[in-house]
Amino acid sequence: PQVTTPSPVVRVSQYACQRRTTTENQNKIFTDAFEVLAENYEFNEIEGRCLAFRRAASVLKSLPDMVRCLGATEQLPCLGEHTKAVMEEILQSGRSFEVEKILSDERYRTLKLFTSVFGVGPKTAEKWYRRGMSSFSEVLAEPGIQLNRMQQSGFLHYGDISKAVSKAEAQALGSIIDEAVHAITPDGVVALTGGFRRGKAFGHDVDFIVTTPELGKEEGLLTSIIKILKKQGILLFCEYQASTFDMSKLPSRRFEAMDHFAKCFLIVRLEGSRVEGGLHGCRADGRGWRAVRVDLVSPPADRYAFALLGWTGSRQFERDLRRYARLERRMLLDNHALFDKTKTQSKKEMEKDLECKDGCVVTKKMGVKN
Ligand code: TTP
Ligand code: MN
Ligand code: MN
Ligand code: MN
Repeated sequence: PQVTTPSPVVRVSQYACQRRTTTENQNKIFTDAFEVLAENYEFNEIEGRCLAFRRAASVLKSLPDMVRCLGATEQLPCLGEHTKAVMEEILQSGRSFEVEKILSDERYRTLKLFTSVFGVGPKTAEKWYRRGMSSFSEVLAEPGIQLNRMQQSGFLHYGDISKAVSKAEAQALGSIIDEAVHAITPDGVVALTGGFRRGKAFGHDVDFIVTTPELGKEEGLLTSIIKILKKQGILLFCEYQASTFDMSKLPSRRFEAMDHFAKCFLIVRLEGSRVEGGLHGCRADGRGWRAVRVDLVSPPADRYAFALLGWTGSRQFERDLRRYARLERRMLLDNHALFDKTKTQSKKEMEKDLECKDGCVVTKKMGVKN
């Protein structure tokens, strides 16, 4: 009889922060399908199912090889009946009927198109769709529609900012931010974060943390950077949010997705001459620049580690890191701090946590919490 070597049993953790994951995704054929399903649930505000598909995708992304039969998924966490049915269909026919139905669905297509505009979230997209619009030209021609500043810039620079940003472009922006910060304060700190810190080759924007070693000196840093970029004539859009951070109010009871640090959402004009190897994906239209989305966040120096961790992503990694802290370490983690929960938690909350801990039970509540 033929002897086959048994494949080693590698236990895959239910927590993304306990899984080694490279940027090479061997299971794109499944995870792309899951993302469509997740997004559709998101548009329909079915948070639990949306999260379930994102979790399943995250598990598959951590695998060193492609899943070639359903049997190979038996030991994997976070894969439910629905996910497995979708995988089975893709394994058998190369496609999923459910996913294809969504991809050709008028409402999904329209919401997907509208939310691809900077400043347009699911709520606004839904509103426009319900008013009968299904294209940009219809939105822009509709007399009753008031676009806010962010949306106006979103449409104005749509072509550029929907194009991926390359690593070389991220580096060029890094030197622009670096120069600005050091002109303000020689000991300023700039860290590239987000997807590029995780080693991704492309991103939808470029994220930086900027701060000063001296506590309190970071106040006003962002507004000074903005002033410099404006003076250079390269600031195409800027929305600044002042800090609402208050250490004495931590830990907050509710988990918060957004942090309280000063931050700004920018669109920056990047000159081709600054980018080694040229501008990525820029049409040969003779234009020597492109617009790029940039996010800056400015935590006080003693919060730097938590901000860096929180802004590195991915979103799923962050969710699971917090869930891991809460359920396995009995600690509370967010972008501001890490707290020992055993000192602050009520008995009722503790019981709720224990219920969540087993397996990958996704309830609506957990979706909100995580
Ligand atoms: P993103 O820039 O949205 O995502 P990304 O960099 O991982 O991917 P992409 O290449 O598409 O840009 O967010 C980066 C991280 O910052 C993400 O983990 C979420 C986090 N973040 C906060 O913690 N608070 C905030 O207010 C915002 C805007 C982001
Ligand atoms: Mn959007
Ligand atoms: Mn990013
Ligand atoms: Mn960002």
